[in-house]
Amino acid sequence: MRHVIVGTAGHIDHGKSALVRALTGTDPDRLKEEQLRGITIDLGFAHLDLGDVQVGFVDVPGHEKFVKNMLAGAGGIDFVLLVIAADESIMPQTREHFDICRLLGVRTGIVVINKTDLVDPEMIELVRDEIMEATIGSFLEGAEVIPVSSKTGAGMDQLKKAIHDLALAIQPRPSNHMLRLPIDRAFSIRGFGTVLTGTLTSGEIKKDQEIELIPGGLKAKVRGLQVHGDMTGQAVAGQRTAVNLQGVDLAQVERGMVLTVPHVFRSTQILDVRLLLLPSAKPLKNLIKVRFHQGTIEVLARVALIGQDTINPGESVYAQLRLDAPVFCLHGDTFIIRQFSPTITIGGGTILHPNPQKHKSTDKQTLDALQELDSGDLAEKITILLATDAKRAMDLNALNSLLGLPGPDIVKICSDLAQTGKLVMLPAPAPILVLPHVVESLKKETLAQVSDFHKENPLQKGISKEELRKRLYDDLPLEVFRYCLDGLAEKRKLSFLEDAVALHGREVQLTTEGQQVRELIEAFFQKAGYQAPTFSDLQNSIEADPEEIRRIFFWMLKEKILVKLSDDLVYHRTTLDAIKTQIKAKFAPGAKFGVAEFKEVFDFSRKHAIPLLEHLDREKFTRRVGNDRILL
Ligand SMILES: Nc1nc2c(ncn2[C@@H]2O[C@H](COP(=O)(O)OP(=O)(O)OP(=O)(O)O)[C@@H](O)[C@H]2O)c(=O)[nH]1
Ligand SMILES: [Mg+2]
Repeated sequence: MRHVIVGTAGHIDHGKSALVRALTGTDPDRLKEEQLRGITIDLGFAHLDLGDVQVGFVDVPGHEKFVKNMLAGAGGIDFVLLVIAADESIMPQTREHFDICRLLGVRTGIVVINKTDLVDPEMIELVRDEIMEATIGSFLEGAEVIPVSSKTGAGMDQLKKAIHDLALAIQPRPSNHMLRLPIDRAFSIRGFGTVLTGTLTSGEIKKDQEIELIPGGLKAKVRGLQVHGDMTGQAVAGQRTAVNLQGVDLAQVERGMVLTVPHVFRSTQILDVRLLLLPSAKPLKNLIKVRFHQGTIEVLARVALIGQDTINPGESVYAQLRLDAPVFCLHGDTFIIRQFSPTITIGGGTILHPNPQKHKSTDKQTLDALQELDSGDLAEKITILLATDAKRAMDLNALNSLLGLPGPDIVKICSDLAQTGKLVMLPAPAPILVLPHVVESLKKETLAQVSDFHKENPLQKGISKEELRKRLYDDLPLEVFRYCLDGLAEKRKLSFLEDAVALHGREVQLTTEGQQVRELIEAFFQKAGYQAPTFSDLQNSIEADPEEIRRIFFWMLKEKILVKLSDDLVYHRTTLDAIKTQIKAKFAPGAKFGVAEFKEVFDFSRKHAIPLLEHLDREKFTRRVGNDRILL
């Protein structure tokens, strides 16, 4: 079974709604006001069962005031029925709707000459000629042109057959893509709650599944689904779908929101695009306010040009759109822009980057990146999306939140890129993606940073890992930091000394002067032996800059050349070693001795003896049992 969505298009009163009614038996003008005034104001819907093809019709208003509503419908169609009244032929909104379909990338359609009952056959041929001329070079060049009368029913069978054949000829929408349902109507049914309707433009939706509405991020559960008025457990791409949501108020939802899977996508207010200004439009100046239409949403936006200050009619450029309100778009989506006032369609194009950085108007480099996003293959596009990301690394989900590809597809393409060395893919719940040249420059910066640290801090072993991470990797995932560090250690460029990172093979460097002070301090402590001197003793007995003494004293503590047992009890390491040797000489392993005995052996005061014994306990040289020590 094939599902297609067919949209009408054409000038007011040319019989679009009458045609839909003649085809389906359903009057798409459902509003009272529409029936009273005999015009379509908002989108209307109907469906037709053609055996192996189910057609959902989206009927749009032709009135120039309601093009905005037409746009909300045209976004989701598979093909168009361009309806032209035989007695009027091509009129302004025929052209505007046709332009819109072209700009939105509608791929195919059928031209319907309606109201043939009102004219003679020569007139039909004249209209046909005009159509031929108007469609040259467009997606409708060579399309079937079918004369009908919605009033008498003439030509309806031929039209149905053409719709059927075209529906089967077009590429079906892939159903494995991410769910997207741009909302075109929201209403509430007593006892049922809030219902949203729209054309399921991609993916599928199931009863009871969790969904998210963007913008806004509202999450809810699907309580019920209808397709063409029938309850169903599942709807697929290409179906007009009504979704009943649990626990959602009507006030929380509106046309323009997109119903999608939860926790994947984000809204955006800035878009990089390829924009075509219609030949019929006036030149468009940089930063002029326009109306942006995508899916079913309309938002005010400014067009920021890059490297030029005007777009000329008929010109196609890369530009940035800055929106007044958030929208949900993906790479490859098409959009329309309309003049702020009076509201006429002036252009449209394709979204290249749905969440870019802000560009300066002089930033010509951006143009190259946009060119690749426009015409490169998927691998090149992924490279550009990563290269232009502010953080220089993205996880797979973040990347796919710009592309919206089926999960397995994005995993496969990234794995392939990683295998050929075009991408570094680091294992994580959502694998982290970094470009190889980013890794290389991070490694270079890391070495420079560590080397600078050594220069500034010659007495320290190295920079602490956390400090290094903060300096260079603060905005990057931890996995990237680890990967770069491990890579450098493996290549023997860096060493890890406990929590510090040092250049490989580097010893702590002292200046000649520093070295002299160090020797003086060492000699002083060695001479003092068991009688640990205080820090002020040290300062009074060495001739050197007191600040330098301090610095080197603390460095020696850090390097464990000197060992501090309490605030005024510092020993040289060799003194402590000597104490151990002497104890071992005096007592056998497992022997017990008290504080008094210990004092006697070394002629220590209690002030020295207790901290020393505690130190030996900490070193697991002795163990305290009551008031005694056991030699271990
Ligand atoms: N004689 C004749 N009248 C038609 C035919 N199709 C539509 N009409 C009449 O034309 C008028 C407009 O028809 P609609 O179907 O409302 O036109 P529309 O294109 O939907 O108009 P909008 O939605 O407002 O743009 C109505 O009075 C219809 O009865 C036709 O084939 N022959
Ligand atoms: Mg109508």
